[in-house]
Amino acid sequence: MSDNDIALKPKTRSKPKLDRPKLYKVILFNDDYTPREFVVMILKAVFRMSEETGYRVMMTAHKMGSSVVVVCTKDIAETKVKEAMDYAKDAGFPLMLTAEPEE
Ligand code: TYC
Repeated sequence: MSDNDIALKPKTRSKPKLDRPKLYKVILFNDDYTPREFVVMILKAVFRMSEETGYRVMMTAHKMGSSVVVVCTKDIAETKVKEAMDYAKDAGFPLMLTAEPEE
């Protein structure tokens, strides 16, 4: 080895891989009292859905018992659940949504 030779270490990854943020599902639950139009209005106002998508998601919850509304970060999911349920509570309806971590 001459003086100019530098022993190079094999390149190893020094940047730790960043974990992707855990995702949360917002779930909409059916009930017997909240009017269909009110549920669609909430989906449009809080989740920025079109009339058609809102109607489809509302009807899925109505028929199946629940429906996934959106998948997003914990922060956004919890904020939107609170916003939607506050609207419903103010209007006197028992509409229920939850934020659940994805497996
Ligand atoms: N089942 C309600 C009715 O018949 C409508 C409804 C749909 C309520 C979806 C909640 O998540 C829901 N008035």
